[in-house]
Amino acid sequence: MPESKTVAFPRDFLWGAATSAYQIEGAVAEDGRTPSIWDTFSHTPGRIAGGDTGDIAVDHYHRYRDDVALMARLGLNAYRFSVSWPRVQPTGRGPAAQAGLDFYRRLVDELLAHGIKPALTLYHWDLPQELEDAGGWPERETALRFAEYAQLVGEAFGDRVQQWITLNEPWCSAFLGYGSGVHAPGRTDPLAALRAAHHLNLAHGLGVQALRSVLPAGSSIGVSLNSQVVRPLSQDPADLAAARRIDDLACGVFHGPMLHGAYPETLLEATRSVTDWSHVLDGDLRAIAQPLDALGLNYYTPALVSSPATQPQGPRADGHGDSPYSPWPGSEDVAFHQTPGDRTEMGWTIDPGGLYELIMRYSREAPGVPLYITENGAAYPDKVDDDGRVHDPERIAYLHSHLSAVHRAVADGAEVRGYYLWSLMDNFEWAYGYAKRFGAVYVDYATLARIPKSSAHWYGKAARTGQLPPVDAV
Ligand code: PNW
Repeated sequence: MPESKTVAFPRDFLWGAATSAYQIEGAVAEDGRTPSIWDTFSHTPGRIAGGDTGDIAVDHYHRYRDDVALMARLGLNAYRFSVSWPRVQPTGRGPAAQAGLDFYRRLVDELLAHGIKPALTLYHWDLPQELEDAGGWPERETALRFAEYAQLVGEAFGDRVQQWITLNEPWCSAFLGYGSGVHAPGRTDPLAALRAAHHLNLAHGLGVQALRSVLPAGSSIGVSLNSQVVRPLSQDPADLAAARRIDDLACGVFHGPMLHGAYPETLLEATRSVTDWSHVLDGDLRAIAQPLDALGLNYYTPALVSSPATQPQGPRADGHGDSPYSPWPGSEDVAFHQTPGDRTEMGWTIDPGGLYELIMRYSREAPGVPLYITENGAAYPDKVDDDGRVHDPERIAYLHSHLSAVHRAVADGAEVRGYYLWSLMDNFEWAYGYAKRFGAVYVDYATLARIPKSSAHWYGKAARTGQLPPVDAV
């Protein structure tokens, strides 16, 4: 049975690519931009592999026209990017910086002129350093500042951007930023991490309300969660309990308040040794549980966990690098194991079934809310071949299998309306610096030249035809 016949997507499906400001823009001191926590962090010796920083990144700030033209040539019809908070509101408070807003206006207009639908993420981890100096996400004040920032950006672009995303992967902001410390600001305090999670939730809720007050009817507001797929190593009750605790800390801590207006009871219980949750004030849960027009899911790999009693820690596979500090407050004892199967260069097991499970789960958690895969992709050690091309059959296989999983979920009734490949182009991969390449487009870091990999051509063909080409079609 020819695959290309059966794997056809809905006609209005969004075939996009995703990026984030700090990972691609560079130009960190131009037009009034001030440092974010990622500037500070990347300039702190020992934090980033190779001492890399986002100072230049892939210079998208100056090359955005070419980058948009490239997306259009490939055939993409959607692009997810993030706005750098310190570029448009340098101190994290007060009036907007016009030059910063102008950059995003030019970018959005360029996208629209090429028939590419913009999806704007307000916060992809680059908190203005000034707000971190005032306490950062563990402090309630930061959520109030975020709502103001959301309103400012909403007012500026509500007339031309239809799709809005408040936060990208708040799990990383809270638990890698303040728990394991492998992300900015690099703090390692379990209580601060749980407080940060709540204030990110509050920022989301207040941000949605602020956006609603300024965006035209028909705008779509959502959030992108890296809700993980957590599997127990066995059906032993101790392993099931361990999986429950990690699932609460990965997913429930965000989707509980956002979708159901409450933190899971099991989460409150399992974190009692860290906090009594007295930072959750009256009315917060109501403020957080705003109706959403879309839910973004970012997916890379599942987690496999056990109780330390049934099976001690295997090779660390919990995504927090080699930090001795845990990103799982109150559940530091849970053991993580390597999921069987081939892995990408991140060491992340390739498991498209996990994406299917994730979609089906959120179809149930958020019935009637359209879903978008706002990130999915793979890092491989790509090289330019003698023929001047970059051949990445592994990435094509990864995309094919994951898009097939999306298709299967759609066939089973899930309302998935779009897919954004992570990432449009190679970029600053956070703590890994430029050593990991997630792009469909290769970036030569010596010249900053862009070379579409074979996966970019393959994905472009899928976008143009609305169906998955065979993996050897390029
Ligand atoms: C996501 N983990 O990051 C981000 O949204 C992107 O900016 C990033 O480039 C991409 O995925 C690839 O890493 C993550 O440790 C970083 O579990 C770390 C984890 C998960 C996602």
